Amino acid sequence: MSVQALLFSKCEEIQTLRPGVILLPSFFVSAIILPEIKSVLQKAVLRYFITPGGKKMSVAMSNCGDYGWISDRKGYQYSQKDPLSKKPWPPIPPLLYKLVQEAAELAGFPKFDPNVCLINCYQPGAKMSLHQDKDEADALRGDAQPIVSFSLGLPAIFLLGGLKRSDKTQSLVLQDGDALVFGGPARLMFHGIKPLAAGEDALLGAQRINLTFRRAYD
Ligand code: MD3
Ligand code: FE
Repeated sequence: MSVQALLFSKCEEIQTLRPGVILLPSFFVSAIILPEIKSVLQKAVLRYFITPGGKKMSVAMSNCGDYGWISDRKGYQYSQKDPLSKKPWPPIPPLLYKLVQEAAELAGFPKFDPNVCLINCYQPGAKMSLHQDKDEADALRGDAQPIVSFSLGLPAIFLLGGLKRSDKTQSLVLQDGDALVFGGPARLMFHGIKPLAAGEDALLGAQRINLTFRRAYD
């Protein structure tokens, strides 16, 4: 039996939104994976990175895995150490790793082997401007691995553009429990998150957590 089924998920839908963009609504149950996320955040605390332009980001972040995404005045990069603790990031918890592999497999990417999980924590008002994820050396390969995103807590409006910043965007609500897979032609699409609306989630309160699993390097 799959871990997804063991973890009480009721997902039975696979929606292809565009070539390479696959939504698995209610793929996981947040209460089951939250303890693993909290345990990571005890070792690698949430913090607000500073952008190269000198602004504090509105999304609090941390990582687990062999690498973590970080930002400071010098730029964006992947680092094997947490700049706050000066220690390696905690490993991706085993249940989460199995679960994300199953999401990728259902979406048509059977060999997903992420070595980064970026943890994004949104409070009401927090947003992520339109951007591409191309800090991963892997993204530039012809056979790049997908990015898989898990959303927990409050719903958010996700904007999906095209390969050019000026391409028009389509909006999509990401709900608690949703998994979204971006691969192949979608891997370098522009995307962002609108300012989070106020609200209360029964489990997480006034916040949204998003996990993005990636392969940074070989
Ligand atoms: C489309 N995070 O961390 S997840 C990010 O909800 C990021 O926190 C958003 O964008 C969030 O970089 C969106 C969905 C997502 C993640 C990666 C993508 C969409 C993507 C990579 C390529 C195209
Ligand atoms: Fe992104």
